[in-house]
Amino acid sequence: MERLSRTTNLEVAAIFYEVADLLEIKGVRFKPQAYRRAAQAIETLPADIATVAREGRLNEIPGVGKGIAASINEIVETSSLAHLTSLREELPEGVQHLTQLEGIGPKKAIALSRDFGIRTVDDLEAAAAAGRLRDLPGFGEKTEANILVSIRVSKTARERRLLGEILPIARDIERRLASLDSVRQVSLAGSIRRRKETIGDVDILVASTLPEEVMEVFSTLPGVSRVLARGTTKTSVVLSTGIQVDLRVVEEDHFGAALQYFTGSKEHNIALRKLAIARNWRLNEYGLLDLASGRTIAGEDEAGVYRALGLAWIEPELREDRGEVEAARAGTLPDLVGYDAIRGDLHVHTTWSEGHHSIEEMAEAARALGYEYIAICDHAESLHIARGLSPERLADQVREIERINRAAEDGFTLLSGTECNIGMDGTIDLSDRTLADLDVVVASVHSGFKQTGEEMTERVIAAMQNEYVDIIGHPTGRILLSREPYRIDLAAVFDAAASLGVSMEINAFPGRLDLSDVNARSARDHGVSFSLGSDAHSRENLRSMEFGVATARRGWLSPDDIINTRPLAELRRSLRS
Ligand code: DGT
Ligand code: CA
Ligand code: CA
Ligand code: ZN
Repeated sequence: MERLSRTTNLEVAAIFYEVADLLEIKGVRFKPQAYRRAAQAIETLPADIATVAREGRLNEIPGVGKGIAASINEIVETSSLAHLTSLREELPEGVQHLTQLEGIGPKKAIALSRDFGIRTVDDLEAAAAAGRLRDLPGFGEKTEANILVSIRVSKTARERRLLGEILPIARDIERRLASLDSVRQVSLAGSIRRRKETIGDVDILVASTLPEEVMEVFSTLPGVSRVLARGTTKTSVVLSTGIQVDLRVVEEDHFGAALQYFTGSKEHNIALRKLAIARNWRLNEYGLLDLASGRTIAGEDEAGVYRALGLAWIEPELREDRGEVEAARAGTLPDLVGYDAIRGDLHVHTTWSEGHHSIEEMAEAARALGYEYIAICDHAESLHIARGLSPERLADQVREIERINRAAEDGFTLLSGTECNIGMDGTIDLSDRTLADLDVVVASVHSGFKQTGEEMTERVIAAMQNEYVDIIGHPTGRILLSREPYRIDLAAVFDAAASLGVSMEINAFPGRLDLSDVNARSARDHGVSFSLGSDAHSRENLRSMEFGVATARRGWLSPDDIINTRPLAELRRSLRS
């Protein structure tokens, strides 16, 4: 399975956070802060830590001295840290699990483990739920309630996975099942079919004449580490990556109803069931049944279920009960952007900054994907750690791009661009003169995430007032399952973007998907246009565009809303200056 290079940054940061916690538990001073500072820097680093380590440039990361650099090298090479292993052995059992919860400091964790035998998050949850924590010294009713909340939050973070990580795995299983002779139909279902940004578990549906054979193949697939439950209609397994996969096998004549039911969402299904009930019908995974006559109205194909209920077929990405059922009834569903509608990628990095492949290599890979153009948007100078380009290097790059374009014979076009930084006060780290020479200017926030909402809002609006800025990159700064969005008044930003003609990016990097589906939809309602960019740091990353399109579809976007569905000449007209 392909691995996403950026997870390494999070892994390294996680190890340092734990070292910091354990050192603090031991009463060591100063060092914990040093590890935390380093962890923070690595977590928010736009460059891949393994690459930085390989290039011997760790000392350029703020907060990384010799000792921590050595630890990073050790982690990158061995995926572990001996120092952490020995710290874990030294301390009372379970303390490190407890301190991972928001609101449980080291002192509380030690007391819980040593004095009360609470060693796991599950122990703690049980104690809190039973109201037994509030009487412990240092705790109270309020702490107890807070602990329950943070347990819920941390469980969500641990148990959900990125769509971009899971979809290739799910497709592989789907292909293997499809190759069986007895399998008539197979489809992904659940949140993965809806292309939700994170996935709880994978759901797969099969129509087969030989359920036993399908279950046997499924439960012995390579990568299956545990079979949780095995039957002829449902089997659940856990893969060695920790993700659960549920397979349901049904008969062909109610595959459509089952697909509709198991695709969900639960809220969407409830809305549909209400429509059925109003007609004295019953809708479940077997079909749509007329209760008066006992006749089955639909069930073999999914569209038939929707049709019988007086609805147009609804794309899975829309099935969240966010108005899609009403729109399907009124015939006002959006003309959703297709997965093949993107003509070029407007956010691509190369070896000129922190990417892994050259301009030519990225162009070659983009051609293979059928693109007509890509914008090379390496970081600008003030992002030292990503080896940002000085104005002089950027000018060299522009000339290099012109040279490659002149040599190209197939009409594929490289656009020159930048991903420049929005400074604390909204200034851009490149001069107008430099910006004027570029085709595409993406401006992003990469620092100062702790500003107030007002400051951040003003900052981003100020950046958009620079007439050369075309696109705001990853507009909320969130990292899925890891970092919350920064505080910002998105409605104000969207209004300004719409009136200034600046596009909002949907950054398709699997850990970002920023804007999110819901924010994208709100931006569209404010009249904003969008740019989809993979933020690729390697040729392989270009394929992440699919997740950006999924997010756009979940945000109800049409091709017209997205500037890079347009042919090159038209795209140029949609860019500013
Ligand atoms: P996930 O796995 O958390 O990412 O989200 P889903 O939507 O895949 O949820 P999951 O795996 O629990 O169930 C798959 C689908 O099956 C769900 O979207 C709708 C359907 N379903 C499951 N349980 C129920 C239920 O209790 N009521 C209804 N109406 N539908 C259900
Ligand atoms: Ca699921
Ligand atoms: Ca499931
Ligand atoms: Zn960026």
